[in-house]
Amino acid sequence: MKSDGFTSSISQAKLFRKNFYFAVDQPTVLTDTVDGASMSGRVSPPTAFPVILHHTPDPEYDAVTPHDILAHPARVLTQAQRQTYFETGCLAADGLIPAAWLDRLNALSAEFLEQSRSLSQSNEAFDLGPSHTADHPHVRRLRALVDRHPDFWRFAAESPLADIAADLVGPDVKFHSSKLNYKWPGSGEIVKWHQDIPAWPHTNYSPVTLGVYLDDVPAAQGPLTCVPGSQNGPIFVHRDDAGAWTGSIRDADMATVDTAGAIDLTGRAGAVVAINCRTVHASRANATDRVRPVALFIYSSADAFAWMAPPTPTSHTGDIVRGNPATVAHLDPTPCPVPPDWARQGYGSIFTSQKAAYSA
Ligand SMILES: O=C(O)CCC(=O)C(=O)O
Repeated sequence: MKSDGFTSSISQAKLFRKNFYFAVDQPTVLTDTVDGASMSGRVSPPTAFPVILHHTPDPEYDAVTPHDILAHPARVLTQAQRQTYFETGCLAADGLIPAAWLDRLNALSAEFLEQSRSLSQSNEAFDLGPSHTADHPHVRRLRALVDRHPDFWRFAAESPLADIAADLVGPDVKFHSSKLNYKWPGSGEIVKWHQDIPAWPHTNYSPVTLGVYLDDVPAAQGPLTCVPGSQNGPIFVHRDDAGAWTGSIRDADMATVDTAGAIDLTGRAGAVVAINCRTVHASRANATDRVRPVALFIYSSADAFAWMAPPTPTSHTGDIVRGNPATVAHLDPTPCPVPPDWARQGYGSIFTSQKAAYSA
């Protein structure tokens, strides 16, 4: 039966609620009618053009669930660490980055901080804080890190970091974006409570941010801080009452979140922290006399597709770093608020969105 537009949209809504999989590049032969009540498993989208409907679940496409991810052998993390990530939405693990990689990342970081001395304003590579001078560099963020130097990309694609991503999103891993955030002593800068996914929504919630601490990050140095379990809670609007993007969760919404149980993701140099894209997190001011550099890399399962332009695209966004590309998109039915159209309006950084928040 050929479906008309009305039937299609109703059926698509039913299918979306049931968290079915939409085949995106299937042959164009019609074999059945659309009947949301009787179908299970992976299906092609009911559209105005002919499609094949699959009626049997196909385990090949189930890898995005925690249960199936955990069934794949662990590569770098322990099984207990993976379970902690899925239970709490976050993880801090010491000693995972080989010393040679850590030294290289630190050397590159030092080179870029040196380069920043010649700048008086932010550009596509550097997000500069208000007190930046040649004598006292105040780089808040090195943007699109994998495009700053080939070794940053080699690290994202070839180091154990991508295996850690596979431990958390499944064997087929897609790279999304990267940055190097600094937090300077005396700057008082904080990052307010937020979730990552509202800025770059995907068809499912597999995306994970992996942070690599380039130096020791004790509690006093403004580590990433997460609300455990919040990855299973609401996805909040990150806008003010007038609808403007703020990059942070409103106070009224935060009043519903149990921040008393928040966990500091502290770690030694070379530690990796993992934060699910729905986990509510923040970071306090750096109260030490040493800068806190954390390199952040975002990955997802290959079957997660961004449905809006990414705020911080890189030349490698969408590259598969482990396993194979997806032929079927996994659609999670949980709705996600729509961010601004970054392709049209551009994006600065979380610091500019949050208006460079300072602690009192
Ligand atoms: O650098 C930090 O402290 C927090 C960074 C963060 O949460 C983000 O960039 O989304």
